[in-house]
Amino acid sequence: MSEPLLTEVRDGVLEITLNRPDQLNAFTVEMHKLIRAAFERAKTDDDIRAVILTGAGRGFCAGQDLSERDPGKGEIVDLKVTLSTNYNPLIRAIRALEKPVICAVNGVAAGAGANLALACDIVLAAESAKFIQAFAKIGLIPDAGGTWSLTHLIGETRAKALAMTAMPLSAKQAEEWGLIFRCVANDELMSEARTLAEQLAAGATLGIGKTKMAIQAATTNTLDEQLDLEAETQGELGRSEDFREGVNAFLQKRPARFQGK
Ligand code: LHQ
Repeated sequence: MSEPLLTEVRDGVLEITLNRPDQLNAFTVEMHKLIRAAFERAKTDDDIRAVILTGAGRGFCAGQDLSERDPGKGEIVDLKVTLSTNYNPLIRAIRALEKPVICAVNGVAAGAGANLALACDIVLAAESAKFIQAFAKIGLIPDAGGTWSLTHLIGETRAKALAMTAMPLSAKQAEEWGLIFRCVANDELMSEARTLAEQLAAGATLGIGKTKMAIQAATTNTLDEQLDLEAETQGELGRSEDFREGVNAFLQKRPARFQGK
């Protein structure tokens, strides 16, 4: 049986591929273990400066593998434990990683699969992809951060309609609503994602990571708190090698060579 999760490092970019194409990459416990380890590696390995998350085959991810959490089997299915042990740590790891995470949504993203994509920093989707808050069809609420991400990204009106109806949202519409960054031609998705990731990985990644943290903090901070955070962070970055290199390169009219330090 092939590995349910593939990883590859190229030019400073860790590419993670969900790899159960016949089940539209629905999540199993095994996949959770592997993806947690991959994000832990992204955190600790200085040579990794950006991450791409995508799926193999025609789907991105159909959420939880429902055959693994089937209440009809007579077992007790404690979804609180499933979320606390698997999904929540994954979403927290992505948000806490001080490196950019690009999601290349290659096909349908349903249930926790959709919300996994929305937890990433820059979401590109193939034009054939769609986002489905499938939870309503099985009597659940959006999880994996979905109630939070949807509300913050597209507002209560659209969040409620998508979540209550489980209607599929096309990649184009998702882009128009600001749910994702860009909808791209199917055959250009991976090249666009890789070009973007390589560009970020070669950039001033210390500052890019801090940018991620500051923008995320803005969701709950007041302007006053945010101004303080900006001053604090900028003070730190002002002492970085990347800042010195960036300014030198500008003044010497040459490309900068950033090290993420
Ligand atoms: C699947 C799945 C799947 C297993 C497709 N599981 N096999 C967290 C905590 C704990 C428990 C509960 O959940 C959660 C979070 C969640 O994610 S809840 C939401 C779970 N996901 C869903 O409800 C989505 C279920 N899937 C679908 O509605 C459809 O498959 C979509 C709309 C995604 C795609 O439809 P189609 O393009 O028509 O493909 P398909 O339905 O024919 O699926 C292809 C194969 O994938 C099929 O297997 P088969 O052997 O018949 O070819 C499906 O059974 C399998 N598959 N999703 N979640």
